[in-house]
Amino acid sequence: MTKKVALITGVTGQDGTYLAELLLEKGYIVHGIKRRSSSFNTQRIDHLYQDPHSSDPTFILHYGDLTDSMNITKIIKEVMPDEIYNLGAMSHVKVSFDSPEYTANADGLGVLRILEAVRLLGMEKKTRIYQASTSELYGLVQEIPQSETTPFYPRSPYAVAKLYGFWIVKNYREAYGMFACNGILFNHESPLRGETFVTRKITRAVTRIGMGMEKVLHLGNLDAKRDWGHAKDYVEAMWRMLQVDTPEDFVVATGVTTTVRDFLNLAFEKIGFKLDYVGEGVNEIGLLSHIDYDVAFQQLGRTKEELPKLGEVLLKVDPEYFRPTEVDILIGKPNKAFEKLGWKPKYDLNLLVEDMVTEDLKHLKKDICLVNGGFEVTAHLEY
Ligand code: NDP
Ligand code: GDR
Repeated sequence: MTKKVALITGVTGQDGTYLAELLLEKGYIVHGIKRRSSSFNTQRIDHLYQDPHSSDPTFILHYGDLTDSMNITKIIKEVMPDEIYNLGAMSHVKVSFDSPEYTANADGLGVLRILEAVRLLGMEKKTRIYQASTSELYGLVQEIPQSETTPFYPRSPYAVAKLYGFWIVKNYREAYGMFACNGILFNHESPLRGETFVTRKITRAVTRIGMGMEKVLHLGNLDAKRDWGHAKDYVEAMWRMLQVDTPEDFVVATGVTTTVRDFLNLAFEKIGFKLDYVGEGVNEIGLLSHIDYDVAFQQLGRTKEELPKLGEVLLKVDPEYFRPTEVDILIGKPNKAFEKLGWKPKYDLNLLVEDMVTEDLKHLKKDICLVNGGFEVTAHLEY
């Protein structure tokens, strides 16, 4: 039987990595688009690397960029994919306020470039397309929980660009009968999450504070609520969306929402720490109020004397991390995905946080070995 061929844009990112793993496991030939960078940017997928000189490689990388139509068209023509997963994007909401035009180009027009390439190459009956749409489309709250029928009200250049991507997918589906669909995915995290998103920033900081390598974590809006799932579960939903008979748009979420503050509390709990919060707004601080020394020793291998002292300030609010317009609450209603895709998440928030803290502790212990061996390790906490 001939193997299915998939093309993943954004293969070097969090979701691209998990999706490539999943498709390779399923027997696909996987092509990925990576951007040219002055230094290596393939750390997440290095374990999947195959020598391009070997016979019949099943994982193949191409240089490319969603802002370059000729490049995108050329790759699609070469690869002739059965499935395209468009995961490439400038994906940081706060950064999109700094680079709005670039974001519109990559995240909005980039989607059009893929659809047009498939259409102009006459592949609209062969190639199925998944578009990485987002719960950020809901923005300013119109309805809770948010489903496929909830009106959109984007609140950032990122979300506005993704809104274009959403509608152009729907339009090409209706206009040309293409198999193209939007996964409206709510926040999903993992040990591979980029270090500047709040969950990973928290799990890295908590483990570093626990190990005595950092003193204070600075965060922005602690009251924002997000519906956090695990990326491993969510890439399975992406794949399922392209296996059904009819292309449709789906919400993918857990249906549970949590504040940034509670995510932080859960992460500290994993190393035995508890915080008390005093003050309000930008003056709010988090004080270390309790330590379960058994848990702390088990997780960190540090004794009471080596740990931070009760009453120390471990969290401060920095308005630098506030957004000009914030999305206050996201909570998804994934019933359609449950029913039509047979999809269900395996991870809840507790398992997600546990996975992230455990993996960050592993990285950190490796760094500590290097430091103890006389090597310098530079790992910034805040960018
Ligand atoms: P990441 O930021 O981890 O990965 C983004 C990927 O896109 C990286 O491979 C990046 O390359 C690549 N990329 C960035 N700009 C371009 C460009 N101009 N041309 C080609 N590739 C580019 O994101 P995630 O894996 O978390 O998310 C995947 C997709 O899903 C994104 O589109 C995101 O907007 C969307 N999404 C994510 C959600 C989440 O919670 N994670 C929720 C909903 C939607 P490089 O490694 O070189 O930077
Ligand atoms: P988000 O994720 O904007 O939801 O976009 P992020 O983790 O950046 O922010 C979540 C919430 O946490 C608040 N916050 C902070 N955020 C960051 N990054 N850094 C901080 O220090 C901080 N302090 C508080 C934010 O204000 C926000 O309310 C992610 C991305 O993956 C998008 O690509 C995707 O589309 C959406 O999720 C769904």
